[in-house]
Amino acid sequence: MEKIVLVTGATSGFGKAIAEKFAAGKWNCIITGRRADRLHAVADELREKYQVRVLSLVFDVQERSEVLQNLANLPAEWKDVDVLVNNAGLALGRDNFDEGNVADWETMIDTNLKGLLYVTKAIVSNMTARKRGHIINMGSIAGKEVYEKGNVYCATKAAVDAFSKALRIDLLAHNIKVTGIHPGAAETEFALVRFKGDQQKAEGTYKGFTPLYAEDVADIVWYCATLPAHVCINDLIVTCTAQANAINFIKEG
Ligand code: NDP
Ligand code: 8X3
Repeated sequence: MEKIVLVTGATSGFGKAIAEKFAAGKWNCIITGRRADRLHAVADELREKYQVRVLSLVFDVQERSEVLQNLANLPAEWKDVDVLVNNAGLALGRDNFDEGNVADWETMIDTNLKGLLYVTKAIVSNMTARKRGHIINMGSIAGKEVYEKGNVYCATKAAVDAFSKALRIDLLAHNIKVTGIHPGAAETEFALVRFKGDQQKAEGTYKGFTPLYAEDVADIVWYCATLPAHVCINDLIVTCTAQANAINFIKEG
């Protein structure tokens, strides 16, 4: 039977790698993101390389009306989403709280938490009606432990962690799996976004150690999503071997 995965934030990093992993496994993919050119290029590549169906939907998860417009009434051949990967998210800035930028806080909260809630709400009713489905939320090690100058980003990811646990309880009666995945440092566009295009700072984030790569996280998501129906990974923390927790790294140089 054909399967459908919906991956938010598939224009780069984890989301792009996750979509590719599922497409390689012959799943049809709904992919989302704000950067239309990139999103459509990913869709074309997946169709050509893996001969799967791909629906690319350009919208901002912060905008509730856009989320509803795009996801609440999916075409019949796309509405039975088997796995939702709530991946879209970002950090903005790395400042002490008192020096933080309020607009950045709003963007992180609106994207990482509210956007994830809007997307989940739009998709979950079909899952509850079918009594099947799997929701995989991308948290972070930053949601499990806090670090200096992580304040609001850490808070949004702690909220994702709490929400994932709560959602698992509420969806228990509907036979829906909920998994929280919490990676440590991974080299994607994450740091470039966090440091607002400062290439030097972004590269410095991963200097002196081998970080996780997007493909590592995609492999883990795929593993979680393809376990037998009676098995659910509830919560998973993954770091590179050079990282012990949110703050302790072993670095060269
Ligand atoms: P990237 O910056 O490479 O990818 C982020 C993705 O999120 C992009 O596709 C971006 O698409 C999308 N996105 C961001 N804001 C919005 C929005 N408002 N609406 C729709 N899509 C949005 O970073 P990663 O792949 O690393 O990050 C993916 C997730 O993993 C995030 O939730 C991040 O917090 C989390 N994470 C990252 C870690 C890391 O070290 N890299 C570690 C732990 C967790 P577009 O800009 O086109 O909209
Ligand atoms: C991204 C990982 O450690 O930069 O969530 O917060 S970290």
